[in-house]
Amino acid sequence: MRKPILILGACGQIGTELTYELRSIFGGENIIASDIREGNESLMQAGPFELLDATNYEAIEDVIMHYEVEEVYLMAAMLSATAEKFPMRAWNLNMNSLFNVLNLAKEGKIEKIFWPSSIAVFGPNTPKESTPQSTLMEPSTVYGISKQSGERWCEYYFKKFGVDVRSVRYPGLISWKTMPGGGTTDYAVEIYHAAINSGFYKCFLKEDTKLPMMYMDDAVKATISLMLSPRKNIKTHASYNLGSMSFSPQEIAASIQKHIPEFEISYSPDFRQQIADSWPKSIDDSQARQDWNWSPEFDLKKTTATMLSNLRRKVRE
Ligand code: AKB
Repeated sequence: MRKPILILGACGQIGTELTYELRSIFGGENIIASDIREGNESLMQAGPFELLDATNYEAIEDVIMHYEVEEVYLMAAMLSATAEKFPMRAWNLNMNSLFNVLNLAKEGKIEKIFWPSSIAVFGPNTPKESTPQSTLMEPSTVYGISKQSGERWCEYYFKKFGVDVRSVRYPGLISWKTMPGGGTTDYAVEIYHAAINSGFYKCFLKEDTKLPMMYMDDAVKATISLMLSPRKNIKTHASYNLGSMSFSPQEIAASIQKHIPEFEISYSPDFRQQIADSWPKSIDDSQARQDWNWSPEFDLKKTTATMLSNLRRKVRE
């Protein structure tokens, strides 16, 4: 029988969908969802749920011992836009939660960790197109600095203590089930809701700001397949580049207009423009494709069709 998995930050954008998918694969009772706040009812009722602060080592240790947890997915984090407003809070949450799980693994209390990194590890001096796995990074945001430091610590714990920690650099994630919170790529979810609800969207990025993006099903598939890959296949325990599609606000608007011709967009860039300008436009993910057969299924056309049909159905319900 498989030992339980603990998800820290299970009520967030990725955590929610990851919890649903892991429960459908391994059974509800084997997936312990946890978060600092309560989530939606279906998530809290379909399996064990614990109120848990990811920065509290003892509280996490208690849950791990109680359920005999073997793997932890650490999804709690403060994202790029919010982190610029609360730098110290972001650093404390993003780093202390990571040290907690790395140290629990070092002490032999858990066997495997998933920790998400981000395209935010790259900075203004990084090559923008087809950004390689290993390249000049120099992140210029609070969030990016915490993610790059986290990557270095993951590799250190793997090399020094043999900790099996695995990671991907998520691009902007798009989903109709959950809303993102506090990121720079959030516009790519908000725009679909606006298209359905009001037919108009005021975008906080400039029209030609191209960024790497991914539909949530692909992100969840990547995460689980990385975790299920044999350890010998994992060539980096820092973090894998993960690519799928890249587009700008005007391109996503055009793809929405194919379904809703009267949809309108205007542009009013704010402080998030500078963050977006420091990130890559597209990602070279050949190492992930080679090491654990990564391959995305959703392009912009399929994402738009899926988002609009599901959001329309949700409005009707
Ligand atoms: C953000 O915009 O901060 C995140 C990310 C790219 O990691 N979605």
